[in-house]
Amino acid sequence: MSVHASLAAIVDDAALKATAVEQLTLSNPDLDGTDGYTIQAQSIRRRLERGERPVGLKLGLTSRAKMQQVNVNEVIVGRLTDAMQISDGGEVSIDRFIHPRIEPEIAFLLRRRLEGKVSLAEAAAAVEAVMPGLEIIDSRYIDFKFTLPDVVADNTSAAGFVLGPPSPLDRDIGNLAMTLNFNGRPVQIGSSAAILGHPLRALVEAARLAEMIGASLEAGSIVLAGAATAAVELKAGVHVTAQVSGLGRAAVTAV
Ligand code: OOG
Ligand code: MG
Repeated sequence: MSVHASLAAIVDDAALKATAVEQLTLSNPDLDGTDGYTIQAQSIRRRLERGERPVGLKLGLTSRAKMQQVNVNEVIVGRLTDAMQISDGGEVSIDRFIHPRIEPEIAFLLRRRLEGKVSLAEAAAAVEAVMPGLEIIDSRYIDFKFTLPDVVADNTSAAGFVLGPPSPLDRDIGNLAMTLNFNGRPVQIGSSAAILGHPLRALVEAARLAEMIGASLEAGSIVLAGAATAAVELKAGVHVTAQVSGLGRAAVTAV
């Protein structure tokens, strides 16, 4: 097995067993971001070999609140599979996770392929629908601590996501109020403007990063734009909603 393949096995096993592992960069200090994406691709290949299906991409660290929370200052991209999706209003068992956090997102469903350098207008024209979303992130590293190559290798902490009701992109989504609510009470308040100034910029970034990592964003793909606020620890018994003004809400209950 190559070094990348054996490191991919470490993060993949950690996710499967819901057991935290040491940061890969502790024993492999020379890993860089490119290595991180190679390890990520190989860990996703293991999931696909187990029967999971790719459904899209997620951006990470597209807001200052998120960059500051994890102390990594670069936009990153991860891969989504069908096994990560939780139905809107459904339940999720936190036993699947190590130390889950949840965050409010905006998601896009694409009507056409996006790749490489695209303009904001081209990104907008590729959108079939926009949705309020929730993402559950669960770093596979001890204490949720990592460097850029670590978090990229760990598929940008992707663990689960919920998509709320779809709306056509017939409105400006550049400054929508977003709240994360636990049992009906707001625990984070933000705006879609926090996502790279405008969530459609996340789509432009997704197209660029998809090309960089050799992933494709086909028609029918989902893109999570990245959280607008810091993530909050998720515990059993909490009913969570992400409310996005004008778009409605996505909901999940942790059990
Ligand atoms: C990295 C994933 C970041 C987002 O929306 O910014 C992310 C992490 O915080 O563990 O999903
Ligand atoms: Mg996220």
